[in-house]
Amino acid sequence: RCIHDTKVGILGVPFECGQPKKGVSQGPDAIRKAGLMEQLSAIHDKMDIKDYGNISYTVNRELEASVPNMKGYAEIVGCTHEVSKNVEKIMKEGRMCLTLGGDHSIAMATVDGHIKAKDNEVCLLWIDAHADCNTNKTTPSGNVHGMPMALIPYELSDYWPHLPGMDWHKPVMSIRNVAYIGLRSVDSYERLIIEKLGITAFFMADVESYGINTVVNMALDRIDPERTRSIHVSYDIDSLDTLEAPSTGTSVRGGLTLREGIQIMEMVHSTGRLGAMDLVEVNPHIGSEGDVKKTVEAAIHVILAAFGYNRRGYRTQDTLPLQTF
Ligand code: Z70
Ligand code: MN
Ligand code: MN
Ligand code: MN
Repeated sequence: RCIHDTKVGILGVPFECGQPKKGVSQGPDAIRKAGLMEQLSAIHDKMDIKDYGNISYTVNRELEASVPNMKGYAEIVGCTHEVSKNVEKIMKEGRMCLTLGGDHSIAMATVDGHIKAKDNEVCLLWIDAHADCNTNKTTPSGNVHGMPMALIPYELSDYWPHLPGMDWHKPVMSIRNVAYIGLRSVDSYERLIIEKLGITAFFMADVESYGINTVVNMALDRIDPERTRSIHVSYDIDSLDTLEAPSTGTSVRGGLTLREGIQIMEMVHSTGRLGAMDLVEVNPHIGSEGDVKKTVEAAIHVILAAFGYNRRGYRTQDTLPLQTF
């Protein structure tokens, strides 16, 4: 079932300036070290995985503190431009792009690169405990990982001041093509934005009442009614419950089970239209050795589901070997 050429490009983004905790920049290498390449390659024999390594970027110090309430602005500008160019390049080489974070601020760039590679025909699933849609005026923290969803859609572009160095970033996606799953820690201005713009949002309470299958189907119905768009999944590991993914900067209890987290990606895989996925906010410096192992393994399970690992196993073309005595 469903064994076909799967071309994937892996991009590491060891970036942590979008939030205050050290260690999230070690996410990509921790996930690689736990055997991501090997496990992806073992899904079936038509897997074609290429690791593009970690990005490097330069920082223009003159941009420092040029926008109020955006901590690490100069680093954000330097990193995101590089990420966008790399995602676009990988996708134009005919690969799905898997970006390993790093904190979630990088997603404004992965989505931008995806949109440029697919000519705007993209929809976005944002899997997260948090809504990440603060502007620099509504943010309670100044942490940019709480802002990417306010930078992506054009409906919010008037709410931003001029962002120096970010001219490459054109918000062209409509909020109508975006859905959240897993929300349970939303600031009051974020709630206002969600309600005012009518963003498709499935909170944990909705997962509870409908079940994850119905939630994913409703989300895809809303953001891609024609079923033609390339799907971008921005997967914050803190969408999962603290019991499943303790090693992340701002864990919130009462989240998705790993089973639900895997189910989301199996369903996205089965559409055949996954274009790019981000897996962000794994912080190997948080928690015990066992916590880190658990979190990294959860991240790998979710990624494997996205690229075709099937919990049912695979049908073979061969007949059963006959027993001979
Ligand atoms: C809060 C803020 C956030 C992740 C925390 C928190 C945002 N809404 N996102 N952890 N992944 O600071 O804007
Ligand atoms: Mn498949
Ligand atoms: Mn989050
Ligand atoms: Mn997030």
